[in-house]
Parts: sequence; structure tokens; C-alpha cells
Amino acid sequence: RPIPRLVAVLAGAILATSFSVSSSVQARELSVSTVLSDAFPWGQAAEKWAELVAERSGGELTLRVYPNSQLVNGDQTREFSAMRSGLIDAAVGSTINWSPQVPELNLFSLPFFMPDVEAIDAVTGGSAGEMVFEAIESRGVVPLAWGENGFRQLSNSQGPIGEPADLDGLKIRVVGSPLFQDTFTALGANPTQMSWADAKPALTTGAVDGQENPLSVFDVARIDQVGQEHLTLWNYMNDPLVFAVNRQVWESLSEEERTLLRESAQEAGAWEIAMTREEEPARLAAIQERGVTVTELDEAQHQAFVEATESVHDEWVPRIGEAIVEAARTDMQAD
Ligand code: X2X
Repeated sequence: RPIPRLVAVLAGAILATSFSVSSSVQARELSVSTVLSDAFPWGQAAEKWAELVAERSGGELTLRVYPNSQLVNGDQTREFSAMRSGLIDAAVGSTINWSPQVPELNLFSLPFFMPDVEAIDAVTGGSAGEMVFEAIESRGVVPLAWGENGFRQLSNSQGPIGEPADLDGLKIRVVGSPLFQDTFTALGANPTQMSWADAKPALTTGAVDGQENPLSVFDVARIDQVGQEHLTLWNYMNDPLVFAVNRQVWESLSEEERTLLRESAQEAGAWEIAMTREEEPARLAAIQERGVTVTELDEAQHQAFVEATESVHDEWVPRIGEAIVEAARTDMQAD
């Protein structure tokens, strides 16, 4: 049976050729840094990305997630620099933690600037979002997609906070750029910058009185167990997450791999954003069941916080860039 045999040989040769072409770039593993583990939506976003990439590349390209800021020895504000320099291949990182190196990212930390998820979506999906991605790209890192850590709420061990005066003299743990120092100083508090790794111990010993984080973080990390009995829902800011890759790594990938990596990041991000938002009501209920008192602000109380933090806008809008802030305003109005 010479003919079928020849066909089989030819088919084999074609398969072998295409196999060697697709594996000419050897199976490759990229490191992905996150601050929070997969006990949190943030870590789950990175794991989802890894899962999709492994599946779609048939194992040719894989992502290995390193949570708890371990690739930067716990110092989350160095994650961006480590990714830029190639110490880390990729990351799913918070705008807060990257803002020391990318000042434009402080856009999201302007107090009371983006009031709800519609505003966040209008900005990340609008022209301001594009400008922010360009700002990241101009600093040697390729941004691929958005995720979300969530609206950050204020907790403390001392008493309910319903107006700026209630923050008077409270020691509040903050992270990120000096913008947070300015916000909490403007509110009359005493802010202290420290990493997430140091935050829980500092809350436990009472070295600080309070902190701010999304409900998912408060819930999963059981912040109520370290004396944080009072929670104020003030939606003062939301930190989006950004999926990104070191530029040299990006350039070393094939067009196919880049598309795969980007589309998987976009899907994982959309999935995580939806989940984070859906879970919030149940998380709030769980937190309340544990005995945490929850304060919601009425319009006048909200306005008092807005006015008390106006100086932060005056100080930071020029550093972020008037054009991006203006673009964000337009994006939110168009929404
Ligand atoms: O450190 C925090 O507060 C956290 C976990 O929310 C961030 O990384 C911004």
C-alpha cells in the first residue's frame, strides 16, 4: 500500500514542520506579581489570566503568579520599577502602588472625583483611560487590560466617622504616593505610609488606629479581628487594577502570543470586575454580622468631606496633568 503510506509520511512531515514552527519560541513561563493572593478577587484575576493563557497557548506560554508582593520583598510601591527593569515579567497591579512611578495614575486617587462604578467605567473605557495607558507605556511597561480592587472605605478602632472632625488626630495607615498623606492630613488625621505586609500587624498592636481598603479586602483579611470596629462607606476613591507586561518581554513575543496575552487579560479583567462588584453587598452584610458598625454619609456629610479635601485637587491636578483630569471629566459627563 504505497500510496497511503506516502500520504502518511507527507502528513507527518507537514505536522512536524508546523510543530517546529509553533515551538520555535520555546515553551515559556512569565512571572506575574500581585500584592494580594487568590483568597482575594485581585489574586483571582491573575490566576484567571494564567488559566486562560495556559489553555489557549496549549501550554506553550504560561504565567506563574507570585502573590504577596514577594518578588519585591513586600514593598508594593516598587512593583512597577521591578517590572520596568525586567526583574518581574508582568503584573496585575493597583494604580495606587504604581503611582509613585507613574504620576498620572494619581488620577484615580483624587478624593471624591469618581463617585460610582459608572464614573470609573467611563474613565477607564474613555479617552482618559487611553491617556493613562499611554503614560504607563511611555515608562517602559505595556498595559493590557483593567481590573478592579474596588471602592476604598475607611475603618478605625476609635469610633464612628461621619464628618472630617471625627478623623482628628487619628493615625491612619496609607500606601502609595504622597497624595494619600495630603488627603489624610487635609482631613486632620495623622497618616502613616506602610506596606500591606506591615498594615495588619500595625493595626493589631494599635500602632495605627485606622486604614482604608475595599470591602473585599476588609472581609477576606478579617480586618474586624484587629480591632477595626467602625467602617465608613464614603467611596472616596477606587483603585483599578492594571494587567501589564515588561516591554522587552512583550517585544520578544510573537504577534499571536501578544494577542492571546492581551485578550486573556481583558477577559480575566472583565470577569474579575463583575465578580468584585456582585460580591460587595454580601461582603457588607457579612462584615455587619461580625459586629462592625457601618456609617453611611448623607449628602451634607459627604459634601463636608469633599470640601475638606479640595486642597488635594489644587495640589495634585497639575502633577497628574490638567489634560488627563479634563479628559476624565469629559468621559464622566458623556457617560
Ligand atoms: O495595600 C493596600 O492597601 C492594597 C492591598 O489595597 C493595595 O495594594 C493598594
